[in-house]
Order: sequence, then C-alpha cells, then structure tokens
Amino acid sequence: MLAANPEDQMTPTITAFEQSPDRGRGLARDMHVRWALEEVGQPYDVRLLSFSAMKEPAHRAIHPFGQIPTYEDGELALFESGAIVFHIAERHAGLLPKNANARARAIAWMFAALSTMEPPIVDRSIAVVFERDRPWHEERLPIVEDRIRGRLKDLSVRLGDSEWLDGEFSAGDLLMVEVLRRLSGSGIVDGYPNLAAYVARGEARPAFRRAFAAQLAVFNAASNN
Ligand code: GTB
Repeated sequence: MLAANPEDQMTPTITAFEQSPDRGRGLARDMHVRWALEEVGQPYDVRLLSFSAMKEPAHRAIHPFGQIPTYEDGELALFESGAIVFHIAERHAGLLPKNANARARAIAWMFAALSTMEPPIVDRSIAVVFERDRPWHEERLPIVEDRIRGRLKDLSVRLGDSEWLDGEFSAGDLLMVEVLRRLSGSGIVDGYPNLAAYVARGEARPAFRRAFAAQLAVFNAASNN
C-alpha cells in the first residue's frame, strides 16, 4: 500500500478580490479557479485581498504582477488562472480526458480560450472601462468589436450543434465559457445563438453555480460592511 502523501490532504488557498469591481457578477478570474475546484470536488480556502495588499511584497512573492488569482497548495504557489486550472485538471479527474489525443485537444482549447479568444475581449473591456473619454474611443470600439465578432463567428461554426467543444465537458470548455462570459451585458454573444446556449450550459452546471454563489457571497458581505 502506498503511504499517504501529506500534500493530498491539504486544502489549497486561492486569492480573490476583497471587493470585486464586477459587483458580484463573477467576471474576475478567481471564478475560473473556483469553478475548476468545484468541478473536481476539491474544497478550498480563499484569502481576500485589497488592491493595495495585492501590490505588497508578500503577495508579489507569489504573483509577480501583483494580481489575483493565485493558488497555494503545500509548497506549491502558482499564479496565472490558466496555469492554475491546468494544474487542477492534471491532478484530479474530471476536467481532462484520459485518452492522450483527446487530452491534447482539450488543452488546445484552453490555449484557444486564453490566447485567441480572450485578447480582443479584454481589449473591449479596457476600451469600455478606461478609454471612454479618449477622442478616438468612438472610432476604436467598433473595430475591437468587429475583431471579437470574427472570432465568435469561427467559434460558432466549430461548435455547431455540439454540447461542448470536443466531446465531454473539459477544462477547455470551462475557460472558453469564462472568457465568453466577460462579454455578458454587451449583447455581442447573443448574435451567435449556439454560443449563447453554450455559455448558458456552462453556467447551469452545479459546479459553476457553487463557484458563482461563493464569489457573490464575498461581494454581498463586503457591501453589508
Ligand atoms: N493573466 C492573468 C490570469 O489569467 O490570472 C491575469 C490576472 C488578472 O487580470 N487579474 C485581475 C487583477 O488582479 C483580476 S481578473 N487586477 C488587479 C490589478 O491588476 O491590479 C480581471 C478582471 C477584473 C475586473 C473585472 N470586472 O470588474 O468585471 C473583470 C476581470
């Protein structure tokens, strides 16, 4: 019999905003990590950070850019939500297929979410939140949104009538749904009904709901103080 690995019994700790600017809509990236942990049934602790605490040396020792989320488990400290989700998916069953080729494709979808779909979507968030008063804003926003629509069109064609991107739900779907959620309220995803339904399917998963409720509870607690 194998000796128990003490690390297996540890409860990981993640970091999240003490007061999320998304007002509890679950758009900050700790949601990726919370959802992944819920999918695999791994309990976790959360350390809440103010914007100033994020920039302190203690946090920068874990996250070089002074951001959330981070993940600590025993001697391992990680930053970058994609790397954290990948780590969770590698260590637990349920987020990556066992078949080697299917697993490689699911990982490709993780990268597609973060490096092909997300950049123009984040550009739009920056434009809407921080660049509204710039003289070129009105001209730039439609350009950024067209770039997003180009990506959504291709993704919509690939998804077709499938439930998930490649067979069973995977970490690739988790990250893709999370990235598309960043467009919520813009109406842009609604132009692609199969993608809107795909996001809704992700949000309907019990693990997503638990993760969402947990981050909302943080926001509600902060608002009541
Ligand atoms: N590439 C990194 C990752 O994937 O982990 C990016 C991490 C990141 O952007 N973290 C943000 C952060 O810590 C929070 S998630 N920002 C504080 C800072 O940089 O000082 C991004 C985010 C923030 C707010 C909303 N919102 O309000 O809707 C949505 C997403």
